Amino acid sequence: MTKKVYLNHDGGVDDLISLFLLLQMEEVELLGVGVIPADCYLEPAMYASRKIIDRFGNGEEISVAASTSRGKHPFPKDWRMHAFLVDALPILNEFLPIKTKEANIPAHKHLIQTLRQSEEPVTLVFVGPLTDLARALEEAPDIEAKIEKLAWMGGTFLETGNVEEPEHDGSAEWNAFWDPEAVKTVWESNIEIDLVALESTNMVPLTLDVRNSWASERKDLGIDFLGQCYAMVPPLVHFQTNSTYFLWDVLTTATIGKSDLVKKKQVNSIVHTEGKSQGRTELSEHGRPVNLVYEVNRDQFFQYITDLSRQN
Ligand code: AGV
Ligand code: CA
Repeated sequence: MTKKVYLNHDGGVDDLISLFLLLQMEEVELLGVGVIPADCYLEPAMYASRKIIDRFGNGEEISVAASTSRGKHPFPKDWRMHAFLVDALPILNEFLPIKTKEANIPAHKHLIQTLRQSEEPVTLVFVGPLTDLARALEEAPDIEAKIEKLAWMGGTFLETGNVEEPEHDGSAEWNAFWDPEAVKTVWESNIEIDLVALESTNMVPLTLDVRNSWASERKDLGIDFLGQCYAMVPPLVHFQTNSTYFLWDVLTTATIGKSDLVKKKQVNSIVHTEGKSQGRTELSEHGRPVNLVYEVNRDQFFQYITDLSRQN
């Protein structure tokens, strides 16, 4: 049986690789894609998404919608530039013009339309902020019945998150920090949520051994694409910095194709929307239940995404 999936991403290297990997999963039917200008600039992220579908989407017709959502706390510009680099890769520009269509409605409306048109429940994969989902739920509460579950890369219950910004205490994860109100709105729904938080993504940093293993297989087009993309971002070498790259979104996506890569447990949580801890998700017995992904089999994970990427 095929799993119906809708992806909303924010144009980072691991967001675009997530799109690529979803297209490689035989058991997944990708119904649509939304792109939100959070950890990216919109134009190159839209182009790169459409080119990835052209090149690696096996001829499927999937439309890509641009988001009109704006966040409360902008991402650092250096990170947002990554989408320009992916979009410029020769591997994505060999067969222009682009065939994959851009939707003529904004991403949150595209999500509503896709859900309403689907006869079966749809799995939502959100690997950026939740703004478009929150707006969709506010505008069309009926769509909740069409959502199988939400897999979200976001949040953490660790003491230290990954936000290092003035006027913040560092306890939040970036996707939650970009739009804390959106997290609250989604938390108030009854959607089942798998939370791929920093607890598990911290276990999958980009390291040199992984990069080198992709380099050794670069004759394969898909593995070369992985290697080229992950050449753009800083790996973990001597110690972790604020820029160190993890496979945050790719882990989230991998759980859709192979759920036994991770362990989950149910916890109750709230989100902070005001003050110095904005975007912090916190355990609270009165909070809403989420399935927290707290452990990952690292070796199996890297093996899975590498095997999935191979084109021959
Ligand atoms: O917080 C992780 C989220 C993921 O969706 N993003 C990157 C992933 O796409 C923001 C982020 C946190 N630290 C970063 C990020 C870094 N060092 N570089 C780029 N983006
Ligand atoms: Ca992302």
